[in-house]
Order: sequence, then structure tokens, then C-alpha cells
Amino acid sequence: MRTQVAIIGGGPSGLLLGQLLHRKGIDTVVLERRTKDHVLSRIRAGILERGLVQLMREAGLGERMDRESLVHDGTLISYNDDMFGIDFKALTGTSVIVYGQTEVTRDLYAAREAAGAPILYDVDDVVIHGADSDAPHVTFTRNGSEERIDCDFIAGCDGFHGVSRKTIPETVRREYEKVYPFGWLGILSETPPVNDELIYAGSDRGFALCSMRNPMLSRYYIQCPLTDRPEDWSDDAFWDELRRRIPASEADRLVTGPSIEKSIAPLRSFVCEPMRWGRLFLCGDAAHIVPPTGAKGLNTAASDIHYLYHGLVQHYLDHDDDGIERYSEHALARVWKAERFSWWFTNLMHRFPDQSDFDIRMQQAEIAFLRDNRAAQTVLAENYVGLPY
Ligand code: RFL
Ligand code: PHB
Repeated sequence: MRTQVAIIGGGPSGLLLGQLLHRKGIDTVVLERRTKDHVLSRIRAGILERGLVQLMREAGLGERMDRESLVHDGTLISYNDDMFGIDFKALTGTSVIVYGQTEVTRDLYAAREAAGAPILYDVDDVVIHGADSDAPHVTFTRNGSEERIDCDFIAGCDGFHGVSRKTIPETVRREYEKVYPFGWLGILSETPPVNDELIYAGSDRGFALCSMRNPMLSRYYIQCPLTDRPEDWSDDAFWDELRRRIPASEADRLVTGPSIEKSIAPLRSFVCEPMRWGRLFLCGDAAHIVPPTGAKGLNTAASDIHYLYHGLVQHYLDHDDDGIERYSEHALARVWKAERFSWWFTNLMHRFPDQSDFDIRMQQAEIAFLRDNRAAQTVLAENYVGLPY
């Protein structure tokens, strides 16, 4: 089999790149290790920045998103019972939307299927060959037999545990990592969200987040020890702990119900440099991870796709390689800023096991400064709605 761009990974990064390239007449094959149902069963990001919204529209997928998404002009931040708003719209002129990663991925799958573009599921043993040569190829097994795809370029969109990043030799690759000493226990429940806006809640008992997917589907998280398992937490225990971490005014009107999903995600900051090796380009979680405070994971994947998409279009349509040659430089410049914001917001809002009383007072003073200072709010708002590409 031959294609122009072999895309490893059928998550949001790989599918978005495939759809954008398809609309420019550039051929792709997507290789996905799991099944479509499995990919769609993963509950992940919920907030889309303007850049990703724009890319979805450019991919021809604005219609359902524009109809069903919820526009959020701001967010709420609390510490114990003190709560205040950050007005994104007033501070930056921009909003974000709530439209779940599951919906983004569902739309992208439907578009790929409608276009008749190939996506191979259940592939194993993916190996990238000759990424530093002019003639790369990918081998893999499917239904028990080995197959091969020859291509011009390879997009490594296979997430944090994929094979693409590890293909870059250790002599070339440099990795930066910070692992946080807690996780997020998240639940999804078919209940109305406690507030129209998201609430990022710091408290003496640790962090909590009140989020949503739609007016009858809520997503809540609480900071928990990494040793906890989802089955250790009954729904009642979860709701009780959430109530204790959010302001009393919110706790009083929280509507609870059975959880329809419950999982624990560890928190990590991670960056791999460079993001390009020869004809292999890393995109999204394959190259970087952020802790979820600030909702930058999927949005940073989208900015990578923007740079790679434009670089490939420049290569094929304008015969200019500047965009692909500078892909790593352009993508990383923005990645590091998203890393900084996610790290800062995580440090501001969570309880750390080794924190002193002084450290806690510093967090509280910084939150009070944010509450009272428009410049500080603008910094948060500009990062939250997404830095320009
Ligand atoms: P994905 O979504 O991990 O997709 C990668 C795809 O590649 C496949 N794959 C392979 N395919 C072929 N061969 C191989 N060898 C392969 N190895 C892996 C995988 O099956 C998968 O389908 O990466 P992508 O596309 O870069 O998208 C990134 C986003 O998914 C990610 O940044 C966010 O979901 C991060 N994230 C969150 N971000 C937010 O902004 N807000 C959130 O609330 C939020 N919650 C989360 C998250 C990530 C989580 N993970 C990764 C554990 C919650 C969780 C649990
Ligand atoms: C979510 O709705 O899953 C979500 C929202 C905002 C975040 C993280 C997760 O910062």
C-alpha cells in the first residue's frame, strides 16, 4: 500500500490531521491500535479553545459543534467559600466552548468514513522504518499478517504510550517530565451541572472541578491520592467529598445521581524535543502531556495539527518545505507556554503532600490577588482561551 502521509493513531490528533489533509487532496492512511468503539468510550477533554473550534470548521465539521456546544464566556474560581468569576469575554474578547472530545472524535470518524478515506483498526506491532531517509515506510500486523505502507511522511499521533516518539533515537531525543503526587478522580453523571460556568475549586481538603458536557450531563473531579482506585470510591463518598470542597452556596444546590463513568487520571507534565525527526512528526500526546487543570491537552494537540497541516499543504501545493522544516520549532514554542500555564494553575489550586503552612498561605494570597487584580485575571484569561497560533 502507498500513501502520502501515514498517520499512526486514530485519536483526535490523527483524525483531525487526516480530515484537513483530505480536504486539500492529500492522501492519508490512519492506523489505529484499538477499535472505534474503544476510542469513543474514553471520556477525556471537555473544553475547546477558539483555535480548535476554527480547525473543526476548516475540516468541514462546524455544523453540529456550533449547534450543540455550550459557549462559556468565563469561569469561576473558588477557595473554600470565597468564589469569583474570570470574565474571558470582557478581558480578551473571546470565549471557549464545551464540546466533549468524544463528540469531536465522533464527528471526525463520521467525516473520514463519508470521505471513504482508509482507517485500519486493530493494528499491532507498528514499526516506523527509514524516518530519517527520503523513503520511509511503516510495517504492522493486522488479522495475523504483516502489512507495509510506503509514504512520504509519517505523523506520529499515537498518544503518550505510542511507538512514534520512541522511534527518535535517544541520542537525538530529550524528554522533560514532572509527575505530580496526586491524581484526579472523575465521574460523569446524568444530572444538571451545579453552575452554568465551570468551577475550579481550591479548598483545605484539596482541589475539585465542576464541569459538564451538556445541560443534563455533568463531569466532576476531585484531587485524590495516587494510591486510590476508582472502586474505593462509592458514588455517595464522591458526592460527599465534592460538597466539602466547593463553596456552600454551590454544595447546597448540587444535584447528585448515579455515576455512569468513574476513573482516575494521574497528573503529569511532559515534553519531548524535538518534535520532528527527518520525515517523522510527533503530534499531541505523543510529544507532550499537561496536567488537566486549564484544559490544555486536546487544545495543544490541535495547535500541533495546525502547524503540521499548514507545513504539509505548503510542501505539496506550494513546493515549499519551510513549514515542515520549522514544525518542531513552531509547535514547541506554543507547547512550552501551554505547559507553563497548566503547571502554574495546577500548583495554584492543589494541595501538595509536602506543603508547609507558609506554602498554603502563598497559594491563598495568589488566589486573592487574582480575585482583586484585573491584570492577573487577564493573564489567566488569555491563556485559558488559548494563545494565538
Ligand atoms: P490520544 O487521544 O491518546 O490518541 C492516540 C491514539 O493512538 C492509538 N495508538 C496507536 N495506534 C496505532 N499503533 C500504536 N502503536 C498505537 N499506540 C497508540 C491509541 O489507541 C489512540 O487512539 O492522543 P491525541 O490524539 O494526541 O489526543 C490527545 C488528547 O486525547 C489528550 O491531550 C487529552 O484527552 C488529555 N486529557 C484531557 N485534556 C483536556 O484538555 N481536558 C481533560 O479533561 C482531559 N482529560 C486527558 C483526560 C487524558 C487522559 N489520558 C490520556 C489518560 C483524561 C485522561 C484519562
Ligand atoms: C472536563 O470537562 O473534563 C474538563 C474541563 C476543564 C478542565 C479539565 C477537564 O480543566
